[in-house]
Amino acid sequence: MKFSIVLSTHAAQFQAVALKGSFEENIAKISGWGYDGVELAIRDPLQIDAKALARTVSSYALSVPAIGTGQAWGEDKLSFTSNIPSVRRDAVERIRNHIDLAAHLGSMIILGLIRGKTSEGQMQEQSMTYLIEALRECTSAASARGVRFALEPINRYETDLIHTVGEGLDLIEKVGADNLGLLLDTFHMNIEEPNIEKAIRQCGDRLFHFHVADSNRWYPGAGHLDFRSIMGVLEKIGYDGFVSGEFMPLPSADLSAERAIAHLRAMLSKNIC
Ligand code: LER
Ligand code: MN
Repeated sequence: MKFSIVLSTHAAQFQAVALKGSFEENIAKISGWGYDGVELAIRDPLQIDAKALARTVSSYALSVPAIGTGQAWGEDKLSFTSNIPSVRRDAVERIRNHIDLAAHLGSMIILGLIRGKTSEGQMQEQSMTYLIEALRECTSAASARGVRFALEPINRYETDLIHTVGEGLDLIEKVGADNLGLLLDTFHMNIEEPNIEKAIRQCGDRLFHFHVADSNRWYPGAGHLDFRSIMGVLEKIGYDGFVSGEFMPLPSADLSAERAIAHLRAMLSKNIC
């Protein structure tokens, strides 16, 4: 199993990004704690020096399994489903701008809150139509570059669109693109899925990426989720992607990052005493 952790390239408001601050210092720490990769939360890829970034991460022997794009919603209010056409266009454009960087780093692109929420006065069906259109545009623009997208089911308190694996898989079928899969997050699954292990099995080979936080969105081991069972299912279905830490920086960013990987490693089947 390969482990990564979310790191923002710039300071951002989203609280469940464990590490913020000086980029290279954080990269050095992540590598030192034994992570295999770093998931980068990037607001605007056009502001990033791709070559310098690739040099930094590879000099610490880290890969970049995925690029998070939620800051486009959190900071810039871009949304695939807005009732304002220019906002929808800018959201798709922002994601299309990630494709070169993702191809350069060998990363997939995460589609989380960039889908937005249904605007007041708009039917949810209309939001879904806009969402399908946006996903078709992004996936077709990226397929020739070999870049994949991971759509994240997110809990009901953050969006009204796509909460569960079942809804995510239905949407993927409607979009009809091979380079679209799901990112499952234990925090959201704990709220929305009747059974986390069954949801992971249901996702099967459409599972492209995996986020971990405990029930309280602290690091794994700080709440009541059964990570031995969750890691066991990932191993059983032959998941060969990354398990990526996305949790609150509590009691501190460094302690949460260190404790997360220690707990997850201890939960692997080969480490059962
Ligand atoms: C992002 O990966 C996520 O899990 C969301 O909760 C963002 O709000
Ligand atoms: Mn997540």
